[in-house]
Amino acid sequence: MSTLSRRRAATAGVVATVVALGTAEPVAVLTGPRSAPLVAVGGLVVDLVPEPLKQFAIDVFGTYDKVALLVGTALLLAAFGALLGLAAARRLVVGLAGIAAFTALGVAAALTRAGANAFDALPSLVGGGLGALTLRAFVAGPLSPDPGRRERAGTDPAERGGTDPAGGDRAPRATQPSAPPPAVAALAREGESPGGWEPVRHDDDAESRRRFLRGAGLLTGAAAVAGLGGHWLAGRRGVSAAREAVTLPAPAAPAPQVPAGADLSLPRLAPYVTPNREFYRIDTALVVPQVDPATWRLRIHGRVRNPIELSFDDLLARPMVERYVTLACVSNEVGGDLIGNARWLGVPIKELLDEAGPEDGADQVVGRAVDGWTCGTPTSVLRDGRDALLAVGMNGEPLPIQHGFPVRMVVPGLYGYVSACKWLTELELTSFADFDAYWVPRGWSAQGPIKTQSRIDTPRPRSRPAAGPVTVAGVAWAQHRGIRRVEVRVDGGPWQEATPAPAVSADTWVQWSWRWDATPGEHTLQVRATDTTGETQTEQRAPVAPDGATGWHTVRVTVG
Ligand SMILES: Nc1nc2c(c(=O)[nH]1)N[C@H]1C(S)=C(S)[C@@H](COP(=O)(O)O)O[C@H]1N2
Ligand SMILES: [Mo]
Repeated sequence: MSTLSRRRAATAGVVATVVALGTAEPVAVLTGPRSAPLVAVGGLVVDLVPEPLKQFAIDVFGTYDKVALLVGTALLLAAFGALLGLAAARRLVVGLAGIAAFTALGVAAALTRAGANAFDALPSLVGGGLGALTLRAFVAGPLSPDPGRRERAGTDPAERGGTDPAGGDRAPRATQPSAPPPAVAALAREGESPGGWEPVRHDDDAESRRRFLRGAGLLTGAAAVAGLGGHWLAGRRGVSAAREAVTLPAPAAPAPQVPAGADLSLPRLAPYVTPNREFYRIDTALVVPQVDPATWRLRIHGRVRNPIELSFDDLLARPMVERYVTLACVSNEVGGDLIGNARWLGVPIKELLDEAGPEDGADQVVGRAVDGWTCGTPTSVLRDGRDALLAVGMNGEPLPIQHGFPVRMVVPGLYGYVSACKWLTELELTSFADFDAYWVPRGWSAQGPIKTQSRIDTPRPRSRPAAGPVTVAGVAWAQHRGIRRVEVRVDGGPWQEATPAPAVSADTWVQWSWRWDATPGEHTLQVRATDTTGETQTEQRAPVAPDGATGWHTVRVTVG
C-alpha cells in the first residue's frame, strides 16, 4: 500500500530523524547533556574513529572539530533517516525496525559513557519513540497521502491480506479497495523503478501535498525548537555559579615573581603568561563536563597501602603551592600554538602519594576524569620533587570549566595526554604493564616527555617586513630541563645566537628575540633551541604521533 513517492518517503524519514534527535534534547536537560543521542553517539565516534582521521579532522576544522563532528553525525543520521523513510514506504515495519536499531545505538552510546546510569537511556528512548510515531504518521497515519484508505482497509480483516506478518501495513495490491483505472495503472507501471517502487497518484493531489508539507514543516520546526532550546537549557544547568562561589586559598608557597623582561611585549609574540581565554583547549569531551565541587571526590587507590578519599574542601584546606608551568600538547605541530603558560595553584601530588604509600612496582599513576578519559604518568616523575600539582586555580581564578574545573593535574615536563587530566576524580596506582591509558591503544606512546622546541612568532609567514632592522622573536621550551640557547639562521646561513628573555623557571617557555638586518627579497628564517642538557633540536622532521613533532620552525617572508 505504498502511497508515498520516493521524495516524500525520504523527506518523512529525515523529518522523523529531526524529531527523534530534537525531542531527545529537552529530555537530556533532566538526564544531562551527554545522554542526548547526538552527543552520546558523537562521543562514541570520537573514541572509535581511527587516529589519522581524527588528526585530519583537527587539522581541517581546528578547534571547531567538535561542532563539525556533531553536524556531521547529524547529517549522517539524517541520510540514514531518508533511507529508512524509503524503506518504510515499502514496508512500515522495516522503517520502524530501523528507527528501533538507531534508538538502540543511542541508548547503548549513552549507557556506555563513563558515569552513566539507567536514566541516560531516556533521551534516546523518547526521541526514538517520537521519531517512530512521526514516520508512521507519514506512511500510514494522519499525514499519509490517503489516510482514509488505511482506515477502510483496517476495518475489514479480509482486506488486510494474510501475507504480511506485521499485520497488514502493506496490503497486497490486488486487495486494494479501488483499483486504479487502466490509464492510471499504465502510467503507474511506466513510473515503476527496478526496485519496485510504487508510484503515487495521490502525491500530485494539491490537498495531499499541502497536508504533507504542513505536517513536515510543523514537525521539523517544533523539533528544531525543542532541540536547540533543550540543548541551550542543558548547557545552562552547568556549574558556573558553583565555580564563581569558590574562594581560592592564598598559596603557602607563592609563585616566584615574573622577572622583568620576561615578556618582550612585542606585537604578535605570544605573551609570557597566556590569558585563560586564549589558552588552548584539547580534550575528547563533546560537552564540557560539569563537575559540582560540592559532590566532587578524589579517590587515590589501587596499589597503595592507604587508600585516600578527599572532598574539594579537604583539598582546599591543604597548603597550596603556586607555580608557573607551561603546558604543551603532543599534537602540536612544529610552529603550532597548542601550548600555553599559566600560573597554577594547587596541592603537590607528591605529598598525597607519599600519604597513600604506593606499593613497589606501581610505576604508573592513572589519572581518571569524570568522563572516563585517562592518562598514565610515571609514579617516579610525580615523586621526584618537581612541581606536579592537583591544580584548582589558573592565573588567579578557579580553573575555568573547560580547563578542568574543579581539579586537574599539571605536571611540568610531560605532554598533556600523559599528565594533565582535567575534571579529575581518581588517581589509581598501577603499572605500565597492567594498564594502557586512553591514547596508548590509539597509537601514542605510553611515555610523553616534552621535546625541546622553538617557534618564530614574528615576522609572520608570508608577511612583508620593510628592509632594514627587523625584530625576529618567538618562544622556546624544554619544560623542566630549561632552555640554554636559541639560534636563528637566514636562508640556510650560519646559526646566530638569539637573546633568550629571562623566565620564572625551567618549567616554563622563554621568549627570545634577534635583530635582523633584512635585505630586500625573499628570505627563509629558521630557529632551533638547545636545552640545558646540551641537546639541540634535530632538523629531522617527525610527525606528532606517536610522541611529539620534531624539526625546525621555518618561516618565509618577502622583505619589501
Ligand atoms: N579529561 C580529560 N583531560 C584531558 C584531556 C582529555 O581529553 N580529557 N586531554 C589532555 C590533553 S591531550 C591536553 S594537551 C591537555 C590540554 O589541557 P587544556 O585543554 O587545559 O589546554 O589536557 C589533557 N587533559
Ligand atoms: Mo594533548
